[in-house]
Amino acid sequence: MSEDPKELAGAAAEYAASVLSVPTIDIALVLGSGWSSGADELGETIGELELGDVPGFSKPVVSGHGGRLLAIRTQTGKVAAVFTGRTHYYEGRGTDPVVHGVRTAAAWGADTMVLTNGCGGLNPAWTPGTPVLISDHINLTGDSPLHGATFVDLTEAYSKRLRDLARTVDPDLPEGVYVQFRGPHYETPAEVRMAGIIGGDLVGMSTTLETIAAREAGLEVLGISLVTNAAAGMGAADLDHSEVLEAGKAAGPRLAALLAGIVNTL
Ligand code: 8IG
Repeated sequence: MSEDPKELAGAAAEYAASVLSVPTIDIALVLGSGWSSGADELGETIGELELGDVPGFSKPVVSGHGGRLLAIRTQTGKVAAVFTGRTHYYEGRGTDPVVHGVRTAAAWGADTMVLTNGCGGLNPAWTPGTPVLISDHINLTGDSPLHGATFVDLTEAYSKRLRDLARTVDPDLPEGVYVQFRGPHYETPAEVRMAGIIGGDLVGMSTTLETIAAREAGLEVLGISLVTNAAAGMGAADLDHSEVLEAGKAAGPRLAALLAGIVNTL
């Protein structure tokens, strides 16, 4: 992306606002692995488009298999933008495409960003299908989405207020520290042990760069991980992507109710 990323996000927001006839949004959600049911109960879909048609988002390799952007009016009359799917850092195109959705949401008027993902869990009590609130992160990509000397405070990157609010909807939600590895390979058991020693509870391949960009843009962030598998070496079996899909399917109704409860309490 040669163009200035904030200008490009402005163009993306303008495009989405005009095509969807939704001049401004209140909240944006990114649905990660296992979260495909996440938009089911949010409210009434008032518009929808293919992300590949929006400035700065890439076209899917197989047509019809790209991410979509939904505009939803919630029961309380707020407007939510839902990004189904994300660009990952491991795709190797740098950080700007990874955080373009976050910057677009900010340019479109959002003040709240809900970032979801599927991940591996270190705590054996978190069986596949357990949603976990992200309390903090460790970014092991060695990269940042910020350009130049931009010193963004990350003391409370994941809003305590929003975590408390999520627990009014689903009181059993645990919380943990999310560690982003570059991927796309999963961790070795030794890397998972390291993640635990340095303070991590969850291992994944997304979210931290998006959170940093969201905080730069002044968005309040709620991060929720779906533990889809025991992290390597923590469970009995080898890691298999089909686990991810199964865990998401089984947890679908809980995730849908959770996100709907949250957006309608904001
Ligand atoms: I879903 O165990 C999912 N994504 N890094 N490790 C990492 N990413 C993941 C994992 C995992 N499970």
